[in-house]
Amino acid sequence: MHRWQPTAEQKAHYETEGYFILRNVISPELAAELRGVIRNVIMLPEPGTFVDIDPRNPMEDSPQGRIARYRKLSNFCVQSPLLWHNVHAGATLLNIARYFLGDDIIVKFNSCFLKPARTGSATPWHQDNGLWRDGETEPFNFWMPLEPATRENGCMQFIPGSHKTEIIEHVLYSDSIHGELPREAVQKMLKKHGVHHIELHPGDVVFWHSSMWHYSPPNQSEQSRIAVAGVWTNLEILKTSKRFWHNFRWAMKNGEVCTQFPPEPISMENENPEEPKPLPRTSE
Ligand SMILES: O=C(O)CCC(=O)C(=O)O
Repeated sequence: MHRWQPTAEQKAHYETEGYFILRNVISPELAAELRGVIRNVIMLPEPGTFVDIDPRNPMEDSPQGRIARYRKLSNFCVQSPLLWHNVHAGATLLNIARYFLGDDIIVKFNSCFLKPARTGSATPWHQDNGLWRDGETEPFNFWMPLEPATRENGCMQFIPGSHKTEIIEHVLYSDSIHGELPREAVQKMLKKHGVHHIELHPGDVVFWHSSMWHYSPPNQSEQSRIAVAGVWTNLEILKTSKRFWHNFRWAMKNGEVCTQFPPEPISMENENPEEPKPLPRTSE
């Protein structure tokens, strides 16, 4: 396969702003098929153990009512061959990851982010490595919408250049859905650097640095917003990790795409793991 190289512009954008966008990485037809896989699961009365359910209750016990409650399917992609082989271990995407990570690539995280029409909640401002708390800055993150992601339905927002900060300790407010960057610090950064709205079509992909400050607002529109996301890493980075890793899977070995399904787990363990302390709680 011809090896992917960023253009000078993409490279400069990644270095200065912390992210870059590639359009039409997969076709709209494939994006529609993948969306169908996810929709099929969230319509099940009991969609399994990997769902992250919006705590708002009670909601109608109907397929639509259930769909309105899901915000994330964690670790779903290692259970769905169509997603796995086309996205996390898809040759096109791995060819891009390979430029940054070399010929041996591991999937560190995989999930589907759902923002149902009208009920989809915000994802608070965070750095991915602020949530991982493993000290890693070099894994490579991506996010691909399977439905249009617009300002109206809660596309991602990035603070350009924020990837150059340290990993900031994340905190929990009384209304936090998960750990987040201190809100005061976010306001300062927004004032200084502004914000980029990452509007994308199905099949476009945004790639970003793990220290990037990012957020997505609630979906108050009539349009659902489903996306698939993941993080790739390699053994050199993993060896520096402060934490145990679990459920990491091989995606590429020696430049060859791994075609095994379910995907092969990594058997190596790190030697000095630390259990991170609970995140500090703070008042507004
Ligand atoms: O899909 C979203 O709105 C949030 C995704 C996100 O924050 C992430 O992939 O790190």
